[in-house]
Amino acid sequence: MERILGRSGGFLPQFDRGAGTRFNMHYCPGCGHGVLHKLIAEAIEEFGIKDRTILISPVGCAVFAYCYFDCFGISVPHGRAPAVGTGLSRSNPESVVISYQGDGDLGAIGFNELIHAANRGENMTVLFVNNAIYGMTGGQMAPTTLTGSRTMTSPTGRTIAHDGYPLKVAELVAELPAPVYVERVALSTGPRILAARKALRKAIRNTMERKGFSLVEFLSGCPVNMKLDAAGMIDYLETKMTGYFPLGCLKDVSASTPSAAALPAPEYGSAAVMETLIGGNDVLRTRKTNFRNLSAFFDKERRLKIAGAGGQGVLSFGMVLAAMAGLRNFNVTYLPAYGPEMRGGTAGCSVVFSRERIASPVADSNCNLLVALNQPSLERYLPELKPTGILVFDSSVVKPPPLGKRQRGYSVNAAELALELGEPRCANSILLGALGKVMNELFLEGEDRADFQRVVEEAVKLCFAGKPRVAELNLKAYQLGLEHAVSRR
Ligand SMILES: Cc1ncc(C[n+]2csc(CCOP(=O)(O)OP(=O)(O)O)c2C)c(N)n1
Ligand code: SF4
Ligand SMILES: [Mg+2]
Repeated sequence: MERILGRSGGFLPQFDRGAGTRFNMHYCPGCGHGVLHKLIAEAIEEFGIKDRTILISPVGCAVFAYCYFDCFGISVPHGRAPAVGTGLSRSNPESVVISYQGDGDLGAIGFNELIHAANRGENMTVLFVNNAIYGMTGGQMAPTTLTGSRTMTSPTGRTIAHDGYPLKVAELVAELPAPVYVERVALSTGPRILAARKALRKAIRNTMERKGFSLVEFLSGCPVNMKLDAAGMIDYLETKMTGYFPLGCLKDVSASTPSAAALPAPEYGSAAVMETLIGGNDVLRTRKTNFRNLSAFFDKERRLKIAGAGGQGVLSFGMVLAAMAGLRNFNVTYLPAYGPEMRGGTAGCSVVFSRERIASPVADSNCNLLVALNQPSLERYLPELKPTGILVFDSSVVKPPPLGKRQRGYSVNAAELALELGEPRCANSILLGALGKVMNELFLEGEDRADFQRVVEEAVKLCFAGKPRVAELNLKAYQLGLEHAVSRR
C-alpha cells in the first residue's frame, strides 16, 4: 500500500512552489496531469535514468512540471518542445528527452514542430496530454475538442462546418514512416491507468535505447473546465472521448528497430563555411593566418552589427566582413535579416568572429561595432553598443549622436562621396573604408596594416567573383572611405 501511495523517488523530495502556497501541487483535483506525473516519476526512478532524463515542460497547466521531477528540466515557449527536444537529443545523445505537451501546445501552436520532429524520427518520447481543452487559459476550444462541446470559444458547441474535425494526432503521427511507437491510452479508470503506465514505459525505453520517435497520447480529464465532477469526468473519457479517439496501439516497430548511432557532431570550421558560402577558390587554399601582433581587438569574440535601409548594400557589407574573417582563419558567422526589410524598411546583418567557437550568431545586443547607414538604424542599435564599442556612421544621412565616455565614433559622408563617384550603391564600401581607418588608427600596426588592406581586397574580389568591374569600383570606394573618414572623438 505504501508503495502505491508513497512519493516516488523520481519526484523531488519537496515540491517547491514558493512561499505562501496552500497546496503542494498546482493541479486541480481529478486532473489527469497529476496522475501522469506519478507514472513518469516512477518510470524515471525504476529505470535509473534520473541523471539522463531531460523533461521538457510545456506552456499549459503542466508549465511547472519541472518543479516536480528529480531530473533535468527545461521550460520552452509554447509549442516549441519538439524543436528544443531535437537540439537536446542531438547534442546529448545519451540523454532521455521527454517532451510533455497538452493539446493546445502540441496540436495547435506547436503542431508544426511536432510533425517534423516525428517525421525526422528524432530520438525522444512525446507525452501528449489530450484533455480536449485549453486548461490553463480557462477553457478555450482545442484542436481536439469534441464536436458539439461548449467551450469559452465555442459557446454554442463546436461544429465541423465552423471548426473542422477534432484532430486525431496519434493517427497522423502513426501514418509517418519514421516514428517507432504510437499508442493512445486513457487516464480514466484503474485498468486504463495501468495500460497507460505500460505504454509510457515502452516509449521511454525506446528513447533510452535510441530507437527513435515515440508518442503516447493520454486522454485526460480537465474536470474544472469541463464542469464535471470526478465520476462525470471518467464517464466522459470512457464514452465520449474514447468514442472519437479509439484507444490502442497505432504503430509499434520498436522490437525490429535497431538502436541508432548518434549523428556526428557538425563541424563548422571557417574553411568549411567559406567553401559553402563562396565555393572552391584558390585564394582560400593559399590563405594565411596574419594579424600576428594580435591586438586586444582580434583576441576576443567580436560582434558586429551592420544596419541600414533595404537596398543600401548592408548585407553585402556583412558578407565582405565575414569573408575577411574567414580568409584570416577566424571562426565566423554571418546572419542576414531578410523579409520586409528588402522592400525598403530597415535591413541588417550580424557578423560574429572569434578564435574560439561562436555560441550565438546574433549581434543585436552588446555589439562591439555598429555600422549605421541611416538614422533609424542608429537610433535602434546605438543603445545596444557596448560601453567600449565603436560606431561607424554615414554623416551625410546620420546626425552625430552623443557617445559614451569610452565609446569611439568614426564617420564619413559616404552617400555624398558615392554620388560623386557616380555609383550611389557604393556608399557601403566607403563605410567599409571608414572601418579600415578605425582598424589602422586603433588596432593595427606595421605589417598587419598592409595585411588588412590585402584581406579587404581578397574579400571584395571573392564576394564579387565574376564581376571584376564591380569589385574594382568597390575597392575604389573603400579607398575613398579610408581617406575621408574622421574620428568624432
Ligand atoms: C505564444 C503563446 N501563445 C498563447 C499563450 C497562451 N496559452 C497559455 S497555455 C495555452 C493553452 C494550453 O492548453 P494545452 O496545451 O491544451 O494545455 P492544458 O492547460 O490543457 O494542459 C495558451 C493558448 C502563450 N502562453 N504563449
Ligand atoms: S484546469 Fe484542467 S488541466 Fe488545468 S490543472 Fe485544472 S483540471 Fe488540470
Ligand atoms: Mg489541453
